[in-house]
Amino acid sequence: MTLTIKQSGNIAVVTVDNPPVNALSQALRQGLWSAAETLDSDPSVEAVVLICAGRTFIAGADVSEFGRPPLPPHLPDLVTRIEKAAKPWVAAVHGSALGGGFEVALGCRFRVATPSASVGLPEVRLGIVPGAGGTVRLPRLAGPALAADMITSGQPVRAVRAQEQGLIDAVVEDDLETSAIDFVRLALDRPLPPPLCERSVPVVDASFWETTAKTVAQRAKREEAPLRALDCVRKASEGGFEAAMRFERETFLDLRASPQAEALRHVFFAERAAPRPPELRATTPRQIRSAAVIGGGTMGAGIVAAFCDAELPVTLVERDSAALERGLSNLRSIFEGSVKRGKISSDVAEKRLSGVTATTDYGTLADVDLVIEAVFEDLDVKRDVFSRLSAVCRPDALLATNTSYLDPEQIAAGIKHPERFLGLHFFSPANVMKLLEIVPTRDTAAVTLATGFSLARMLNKIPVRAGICDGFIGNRILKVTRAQAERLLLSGVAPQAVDSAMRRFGLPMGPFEAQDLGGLDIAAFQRQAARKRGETPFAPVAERLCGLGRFGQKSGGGWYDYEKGDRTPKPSAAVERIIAAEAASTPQRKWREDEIIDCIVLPMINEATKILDETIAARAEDIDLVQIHGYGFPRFRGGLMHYAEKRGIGDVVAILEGFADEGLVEGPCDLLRRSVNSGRLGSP
Ligand code: 3H9
Repeated sequence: MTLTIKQSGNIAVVTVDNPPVNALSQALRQGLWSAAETLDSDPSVEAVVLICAGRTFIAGADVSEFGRPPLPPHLPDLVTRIEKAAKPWVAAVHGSALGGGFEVALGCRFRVATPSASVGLPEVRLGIVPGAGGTVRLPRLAGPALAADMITSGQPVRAVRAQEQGLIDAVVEDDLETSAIDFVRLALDRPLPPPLCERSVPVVDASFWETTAKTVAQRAKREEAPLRALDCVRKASEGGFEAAMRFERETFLDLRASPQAEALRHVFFAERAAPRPPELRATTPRQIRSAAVIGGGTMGAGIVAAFCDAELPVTLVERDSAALERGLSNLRSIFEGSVKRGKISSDVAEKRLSGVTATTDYGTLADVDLVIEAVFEDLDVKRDVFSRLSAVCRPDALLATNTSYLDPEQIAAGIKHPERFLGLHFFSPANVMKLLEIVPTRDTAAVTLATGFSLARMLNKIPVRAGICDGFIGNRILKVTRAQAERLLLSGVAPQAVDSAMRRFGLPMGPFEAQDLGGLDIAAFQRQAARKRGETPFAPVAERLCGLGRFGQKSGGGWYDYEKGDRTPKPSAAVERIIAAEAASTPQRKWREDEIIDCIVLPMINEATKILDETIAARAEDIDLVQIHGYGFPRFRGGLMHYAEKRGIGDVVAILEGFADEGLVEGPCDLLRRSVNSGRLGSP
């Protein structure tokens, strides 16, 4: 960390350089404190510009210090020190002023920013509330409604909008440092505005807080921090500055030590580590400037849309003009959906669509950097695609399959230059879901793999390396989830009881509701393929439902009944009869909700541990990311493996053994048993 002070006439410029993101480590806090002391006592200085080197302004408190006791100077004291400095400070923001970084900027008398900068208080995403006066000063600057919205959602605001909302004083196009100096020189000619600690908050009536609390609770699901943040904003709006500061600090310290904050920090660091696995750090990826997707079905069109969103030129290839028209229509529906949901304007949608080339001619792919195959899940069909691709593409063009359960090595057999082949497993809808499983074959070169990871970053995805097995990481665990859900049905639990238990655990929907939404036919097709391989998949009730054409919402019924035009699941008498018939020889028992959850989640942990043991996943954190970003596992639980460790591996093993004695689950695997003493599945 370096902190330099230089002078431009009567203005001092304090430059912070604490890579990678200028986080407020103890050393930086100390440095800023000393700078405030020095500059206060320097009569030649009339104002101070605070600016940062590198990619961003201060991106927040140093999250890696959160597990340790806080050391002085504490951030709230530092912000107050800057606010009370004898000379006005101006924050010159580029990149992001987030969390403690924005709080420091709020302690400054003025804020100027580049057009691409953003400001925000994302602390709730880490399970905490802002802890250095953010909940107290922001309502004084922006009013309680905007402050409540920003703080409870954690969403940053871009500079131009932030200026309109009064969060920053000026957006500057020219050199930031010079512009900030010019800005503050002019400001010195006028009476200074009072610091935020001396301002009051516009009064809102009680009904605002009640309505907002309902909205926040709904959005937060079971996360604690957003509602506690709202309490802080209310306290800041209704009480005095000092009392609100004390309330915020107590809430911050309380939440910082909470299991949810620990879990969310774990996810924060896992997500940041994911794009740069240690084994690939020395490998330079290839540049991807153009891509093609073969197949315009739901998945293929979604992948094309993901490229459009990343503003990468992409070609959609289909086998004939009718299929191409269907693919383009799928693509148009995706963008229409984004416009309808207010995600993008229709102009942006048009612009993104215009970046797509549509063709039936493989010859046009001679110069693309990457081709992703997303055709029907049939080995012969896929192999035919790759033999055509390997004939026309450059020898260094990356070739990828999006298969979800075929063996990529069999798909790649016989292609030219197999070192440039890999699996890129997207999740549906591919333009929305963050997870990308990256599956190398034994021939995949390191540079190909590294390019897969860098592509994920370009597409704003979370990449996880997966080894080859049936279902890779995610779908292999999903198979266990579904089988366990059916076992519960046979032992006396209704589908709606399973779904509601899993929702209460924190999943967005239960396993049966999810199957009805996605369609039961895909899994049926996979079971058929598994049987051909000599396996005996367990899905007795699902098989019977498929036999009756009950494929889920799209066919008017699946695990539940649906009325026309209504997606609300209704318990189905037909399904109850099938379950009763299938359960005839299974012992029935009474189930508590926590047992229902355990009977699904603990076998998932067991399977995930086998996946780790077989090195299908390289790290426990990778499995956490797969679960969170591909399957809706609650983020506040830190993912499946983090949950297992916090729950206690001994506890997991003992409960699994109990269920195994009843014939409800497989017994705990070796690695799980071996991990009881250390209590750890992840890296120490
Ligand atoms: C807070 O401020 C609490 C206060 O209210 C109260 C305190 C009393 N700390 O994301 P990237 C590391 S809570 C430590 O890939 P980008 C990250 O791990 C905080 N480390 O970069 C990675 O390390 P490595 C509120 C951090 O350019 C490297 O920086 N603030 C922190 O794609 C690069 O990260 C936030 O929540 C941190 N705060 O995106 C902001 N932040 O290279 C969190 C990052 O070893 N940060 N690292 O793998 C971000 O959103 C993004 O990092 C940012 C840059 C947008 C800034």
